[in-house]
Amino acid sequence: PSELMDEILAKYPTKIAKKRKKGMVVNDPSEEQEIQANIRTIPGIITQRGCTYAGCKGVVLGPTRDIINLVHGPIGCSFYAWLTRRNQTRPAEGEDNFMMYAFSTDMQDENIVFGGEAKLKDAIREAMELFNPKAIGIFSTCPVGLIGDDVHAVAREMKEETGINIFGFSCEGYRGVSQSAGHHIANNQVFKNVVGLNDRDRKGKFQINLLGEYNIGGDAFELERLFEEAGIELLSTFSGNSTIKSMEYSHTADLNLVMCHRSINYIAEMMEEKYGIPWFKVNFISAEGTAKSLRKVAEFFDDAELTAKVEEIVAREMAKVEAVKAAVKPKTEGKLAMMFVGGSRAHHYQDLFNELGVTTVSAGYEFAHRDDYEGRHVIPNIKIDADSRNIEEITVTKDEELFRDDLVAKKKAMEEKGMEFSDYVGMMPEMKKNSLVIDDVNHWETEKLIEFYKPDMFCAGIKEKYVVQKLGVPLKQLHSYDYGGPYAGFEGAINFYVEMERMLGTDIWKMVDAPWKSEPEIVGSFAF
Ligand code: CFM
Ligand code: HCA
Repeated sequence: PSELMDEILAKYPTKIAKKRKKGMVVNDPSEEQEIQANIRTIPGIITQRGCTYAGCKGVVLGPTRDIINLVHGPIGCSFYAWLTRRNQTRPAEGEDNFMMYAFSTDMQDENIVFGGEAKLKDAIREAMELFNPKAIGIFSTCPVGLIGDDVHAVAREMKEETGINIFGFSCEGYRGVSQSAGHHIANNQVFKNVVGLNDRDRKGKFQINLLGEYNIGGDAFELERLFEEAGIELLSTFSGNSTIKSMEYSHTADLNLVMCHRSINYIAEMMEEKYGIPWFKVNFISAEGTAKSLRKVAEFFDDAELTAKVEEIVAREMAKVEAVKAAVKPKTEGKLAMMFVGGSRAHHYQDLFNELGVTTVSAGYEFAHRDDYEGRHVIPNIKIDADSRNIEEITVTKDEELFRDDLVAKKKAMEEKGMEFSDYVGMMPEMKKNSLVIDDVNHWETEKLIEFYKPDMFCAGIKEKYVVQKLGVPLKQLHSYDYGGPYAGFEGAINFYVEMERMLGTDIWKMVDAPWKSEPEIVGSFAF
């Protein structure tokens, strides 16, 4: 892999090669290795990344059904966020569900020149009249910041006028270097404006929140099924299959489970500061991961009945999983995969591939930070640059009335028994020696990777899909799941095994030749 790295870098101008090199690591889990992450993409490079608005509106708030997510901006920003992420929801009878709508102020030239605040207020009044929602979130797109519309002032004024919860997000697309900035902005505003607004009397013995699970392809439904059977009460998910109402009383939970660390670790940390709720990292992608995560929850609550129930579920579900795995594995074993996705799945899905005997030879995130690669212990050493300083870091203090000293004591007791809290080990320590880790991979690098490794499976998103398939390699979308899923939990693992058997079992992509190979539309050469 180091030769491949050199070959990739040789094509870049010297300064760019130097920069890109820092984002590539030939992995050695026995050593502390540093990778460069969360920095600006070099202009001109075809990145996989999206924008801050996408991370805020599309990712974190998008899956919440009973809030009107009003985009202040040109219509294109809404159109391209119109449920393409496949985040599903299941409203109760008569409950609001606005997710199939795309709400936008549809800014025009005139609003850019003379300001768009009046149009935004009118849009809020119109939304009130038509839908009478409980809450409205206002999401700023690039022009909003450029012309200086004050969405927060409008939100305050309209909150007063309408009497409902209205709050704004300064999540302009350019606000950070990727979606990641949008996650942070969303976390801050949800924490400030939603969490803790309402209390709710305790119903169950074991109350948890699930953070960083977005119900793509129905993943959350599968997890809800497991929690419900075990007798664990899921107060709120941030934010798959969620309601604003459930987030308002989420601070009454005893434990926070963090699935996608990148997008939501901020809320977990802030809830611990303010309310004393401990958190730990879980992974419900892969059958083993699901069993391990459920067992850890049971261990935390330390209740004989719960433990017995979890063991019963694990035994029953694993029997089904093992049967399918045994049938599929002979056909998948020994195959090679690579995955370049987001800020958590490039790690999580390696566990699922491991279960099939598929080796991940190269992987990377689009927009993760160093802690997602190297583990949270590096956080104090991460250089804060101007781009990250741009994002508000809110100070949270202890809520004297609601703070749970009992949970702090519980965490301490469990830590003494060896239970890990507030940690994420990261992707690199769990990858094989000599695998190639690349941050913010681009299309040139993707082509070279494929040429070198000849992988049997490439996992990425829609922008990569067709390029990769034209190179003769099947591509599985690990964002939208290509119309499939769920892939979380036990049922999800089974679905994924079957899908991989199907995709790895065909040579179809090797048989189709890109048409321009025999009949090029244009032929030419270029010089630097
Ligand atoms: Fe977390 Fe996500 Fe992901 Fe993410 Fe995303 Fe996503 Fe993703 Mo697409 S929150 S980091 S910003 S797991 S939308 S559900 S699939 S890039 S790996
Ligand atoms: C986003 C959303 C996305 C895009 C997926 C893709 C998703 O980043 O704005 O590139 O195929 O999961 O829908 O990550």
